[in-house]
Amino acid sequence: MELGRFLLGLCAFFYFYRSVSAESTCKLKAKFNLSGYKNVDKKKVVIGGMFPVHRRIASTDGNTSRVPVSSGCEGFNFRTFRWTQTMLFAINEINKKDDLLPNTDLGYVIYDSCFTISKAVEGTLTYLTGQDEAVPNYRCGTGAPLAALVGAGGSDLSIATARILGLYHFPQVSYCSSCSALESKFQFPTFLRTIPNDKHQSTAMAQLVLHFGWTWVGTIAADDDYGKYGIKDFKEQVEEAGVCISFSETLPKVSSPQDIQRIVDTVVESTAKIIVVFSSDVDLSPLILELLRHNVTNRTWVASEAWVTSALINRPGVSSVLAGTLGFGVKRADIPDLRRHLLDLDPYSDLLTEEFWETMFNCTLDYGRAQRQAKQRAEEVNGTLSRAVRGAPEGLCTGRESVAQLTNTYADVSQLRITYSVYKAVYAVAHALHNLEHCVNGQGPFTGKSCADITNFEPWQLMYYLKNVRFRVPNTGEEIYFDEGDVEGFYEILNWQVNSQGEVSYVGVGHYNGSAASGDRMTITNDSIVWNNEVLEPPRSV
Ligand code: TCR
Repeated sequence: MELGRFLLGLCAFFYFYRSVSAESTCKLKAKFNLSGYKNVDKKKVVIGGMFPVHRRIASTDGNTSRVPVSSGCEGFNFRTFRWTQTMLFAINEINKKDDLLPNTDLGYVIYDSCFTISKAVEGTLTYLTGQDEAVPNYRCGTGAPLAALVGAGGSDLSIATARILGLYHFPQVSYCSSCSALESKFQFPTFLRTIPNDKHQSTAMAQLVLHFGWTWVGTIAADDDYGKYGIKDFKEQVEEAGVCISFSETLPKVSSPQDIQRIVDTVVESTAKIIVVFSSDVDLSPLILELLRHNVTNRTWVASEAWVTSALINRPGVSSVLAGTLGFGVKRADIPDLRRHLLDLDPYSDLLTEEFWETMFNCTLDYGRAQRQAKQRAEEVNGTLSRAVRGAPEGLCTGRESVAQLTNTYADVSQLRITYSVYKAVYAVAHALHNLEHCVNGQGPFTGKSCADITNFEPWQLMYYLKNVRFRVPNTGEEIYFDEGDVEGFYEILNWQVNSQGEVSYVGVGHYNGSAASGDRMTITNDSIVWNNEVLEPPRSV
């Protein structure tokens, strides 16, 4: 109980379901956002979302003589907060549509996995129970049914949550867990994803290395399932083709200056000029900073999808180390109106958004909150609007700061890749629910040709519809369906080129489609690649 309450009060968790809350019998001590739009006659379903909004959990003091409390989280990530907002955006968009789930409103519960397995497990148990005690019992009274869980972030987190959810036949749709281990239907029977399986990416990387005739490469992998499986599959394929691995390093999960220094020394001492890195941006970032400090240039980096367009890696000045990088990006899309939604954020919506605001503007919201309350009181008393909020004193924010004015990865909609994958995951769940709702009795897929009831369905019944879903994504027209839980293995090949302002931009130089016939999988235009030091010739591997 204590654990859950602490969690609710702190950053790790924010719950805000519109309108369902009142009639739900689940014990939910949470912030409800009842403002707005809902049609009370509509049926309600809750979708869960899990995002690594913080980068790590705060370390505990290890004192075992006190009641333990759930750890807090630290290191706010603006990019993943954008993913969270995209889920809310998609749900709003679906709720406004007349042709998708016209009789049902989607609500949401969102958890912060803090990039940590234990938090992801905690969030999953809380979601299933609908209570702040982590006891799995997903049928909580007569409340709105829970649909799938969209998440959880990194593959190691999803592997943990998928094992629990699988036990309850509860569907999970991941937007970013790409590890090949998750393809096992035996181990993860209810896991689906809108990001390609990394087996395609590892093959694509191997093909790229062979395409340029490189025979001597170094590898660096994150110390998680993503890094380990990704690099293992890559190595197996290149080694079979006669390529030698000069070094294989593992990035520490918990930042360790000694480990980083050791990797820098390895990179510097090795004669290998081609380095393949399978890691998320968060884990790779300390190494890149150190390489920059040591001015390690003249290497060609091959990037996995998780860092290829990351603003955390692509910081000012980094081009001396990383210009010429070749990497793989998942499908990019423009999502009309998403930017408006991102900018229209109400700082007081929930605890996570407050923290976002305070971190973004480096101020505290107490002043704005006090002003807002004063204004509300004044309105209640005399029914008129009080004076507009004035500028806040130093260090305090008004809550009316302009998100648009700061250049920050949060509102940057130029590289919507995982963001687009989140959008697709939410739509997949909505389409499955729509099909479930529009089942015709007597022609249904279940025993005796029966249908499921949208107000009270079983998780395995939704799983049936998710597995068989087929739809086109709004605006992009991309067709989505799951083949054994996976989508098509399509990547864009991106090259880091320095533009006239000295910034790195990502230029498409080809693509790879692992689901196409072998022979037509990779297209790459050698002439459009600019290598490091602005050379046009591909580098040699030694
Ligand atoms: N799959 C990785 C995690 C990950 C990621 C990202 C993290 C991917 N793309 C972008 C941060 C930003 C791809 C995994 O663990 O499966």
